[in-house]
Amino acid sequence: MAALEKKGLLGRVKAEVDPSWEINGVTKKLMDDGGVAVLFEKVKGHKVPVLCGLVETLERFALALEMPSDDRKMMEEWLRRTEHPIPPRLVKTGPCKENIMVGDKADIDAIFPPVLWHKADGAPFVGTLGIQVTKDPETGVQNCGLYRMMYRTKKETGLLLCYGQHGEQHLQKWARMYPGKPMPVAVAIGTDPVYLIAAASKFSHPPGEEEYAGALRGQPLEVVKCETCDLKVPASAEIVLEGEVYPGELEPDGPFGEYPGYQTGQRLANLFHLRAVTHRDNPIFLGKRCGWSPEGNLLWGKSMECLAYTKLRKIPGVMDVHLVHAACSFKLLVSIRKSWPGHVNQVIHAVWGDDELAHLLKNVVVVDENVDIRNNAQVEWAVAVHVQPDRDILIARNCPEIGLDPSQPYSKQGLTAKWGIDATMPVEAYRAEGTEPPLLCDDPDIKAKVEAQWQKYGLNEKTR
Ligand SMILES: Cc1cc2nc3c(=O)[nH]c(=O)nc-3n(C[C@H](O)[C@H](O)[C@H](O)COP(=O)(O)O)c2cc1C
Ligand SMILES: [Mn+2]
Repeated sequence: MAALEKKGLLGRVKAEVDPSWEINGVTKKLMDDGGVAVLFEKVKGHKVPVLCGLVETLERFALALEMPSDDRKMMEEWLRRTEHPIPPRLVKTGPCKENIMVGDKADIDAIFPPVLWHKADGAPFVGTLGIQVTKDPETGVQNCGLYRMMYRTKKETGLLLCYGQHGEQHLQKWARMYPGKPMPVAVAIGTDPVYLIAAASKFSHPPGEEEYAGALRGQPLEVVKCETCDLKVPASAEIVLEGEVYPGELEPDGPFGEYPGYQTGQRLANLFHLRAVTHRDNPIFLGKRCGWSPEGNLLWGKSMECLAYTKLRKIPGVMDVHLVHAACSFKLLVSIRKSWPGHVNQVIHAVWGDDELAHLLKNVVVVDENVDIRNNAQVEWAVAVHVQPDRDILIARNCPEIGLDPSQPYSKQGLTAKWGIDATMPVEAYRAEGTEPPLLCDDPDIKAKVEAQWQKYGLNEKTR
């Protein structure tokens, strides 16, 4: 907050706001207009303030990570830092232990102003930016993810673990190893944003997200042990919820306004049973309006982009990868130096077949290396002039998806078709008939010559 404030990127709302609609409205307006992060200091009927929009633009995301906000440079810096995970440091205590309420004393109502993030939500959601910590029952490696939590009672929330997510994989393993027993889950709310970003990110394990958070920050993260289980949470968290989840105990969850921009239907989700709350003195609650926004869901989108790049660049010729965040991360752009027959299809199938990419990424557009995939106009051009739909569009049926794609009716969500477009110049087709593809009429050599003697033309310097 201090870093945001210094740059004029934090607004403070001192007027009292109604959590049933005003936080929704103000944050929607700010997100649509590229506005600031905002602290609601006085929430009606509650003493805990609510912070929103912490890292929801590329600028604020970069600020939190102390990285350049240039999209490609950020990806390179992300990959450089995460190559060297830094283990967390276990400390005895920390600010999150200033108040400890175990058993009967633990009460969600005391720390959560009931914010209805979208008008048609089934209930206020406690967990929109709650970091869920679980432990792999086989390997002992901790995982952190961000899984939504719907308020049910002061002792119970929903917990939506979608297929393929590491928390969900832990619960499946736990059910096999400890039938009938509940699995401990801890939820950290309001931490160094690097921990939030790491939790929302898809990383390969081991190590755990704490190590990657440490790598992104360049120093170890301080963690403390929970009161009721042996999970470790960031010492500086504003609020920590400790609880348990029984495998197979499912209840209807939602509707909730999700990142594709629609209210979801109701679906089954696990239940989180609260066992303890610890928090700072005067804690600040952290949350997020989740529906679609022009800058998309950077929190997990940025890491998916970096992960896709890490994986795809193992295929020779892959030059650049960009995820279109405004397209809800449903669309991945790849530029390649096309080097052999079938190269483009290989890249598209590598995305669809990858364990960590398959559930969250959908469509893929591949262009030649001369196209800047961060320039929408250039991508539009490539698709317009290189594609024969019957030759260049691939469709894969019955692919996995996390169950939030509104292009399928409710009963089919979780399974989706995906398209891939080969928008590279069809060099092979020309060569097959003994010709070469047409030349680009950009004439960069002539443009460079003119630029070198620009003075001669007496035109404004700015028109260069
Ligand atoms: C605001 C927000 C809400 C999310 N909600 C959920 C959710 O309810 N369920 C889910 O499975 N993933 C959700 N995700 C995505 C996961 O957090 C993300 O895929 C992350 O990589 C999961 O951690 P894991 O890779 O360790 O499983 C959400 C992400 C964000 C940024
Ligand atoms: Mn993980």
